[in-house]
Amino acid sequence: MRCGKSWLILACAAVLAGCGLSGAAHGPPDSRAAAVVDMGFTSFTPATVTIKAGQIVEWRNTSPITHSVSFNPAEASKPADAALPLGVAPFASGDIAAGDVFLHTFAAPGTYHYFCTHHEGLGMVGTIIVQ
Ligand SMILES: [Cu+2]
Repeated sequence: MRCGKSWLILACAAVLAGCGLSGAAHGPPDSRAAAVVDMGFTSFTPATVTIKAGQIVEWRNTSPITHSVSFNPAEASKPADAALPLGVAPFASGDIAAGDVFLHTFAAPGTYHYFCTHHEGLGMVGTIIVQ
């Protein structure tokens, strides 16, 4: 009976790891990050973050599905979902697998709107305000 339970616990742990509940996103945030944004099923939390120029934002995919962070208007279905301060070149994370993180340094002040390329249609959008 005891053996059976141990096996069950190990199996559960393996399933959780397989679902992406392990990885950098589930550890402590990067010490360089001034702000942390969690990626849930179809949302960025908090949706709006305010930092100072030169600071780093860390996105953490704590969900079991793939997300992305795109500040590239060319990838957006709705142009308003991606917006950059004048003179800032578009950028994007590419796919962020479950459990992975993405860090970006914001050098230029202004308001940045971004979205997830996989879930833009579900309203997975966010804003970074750089002072
Ligand atoms: Cu997404």
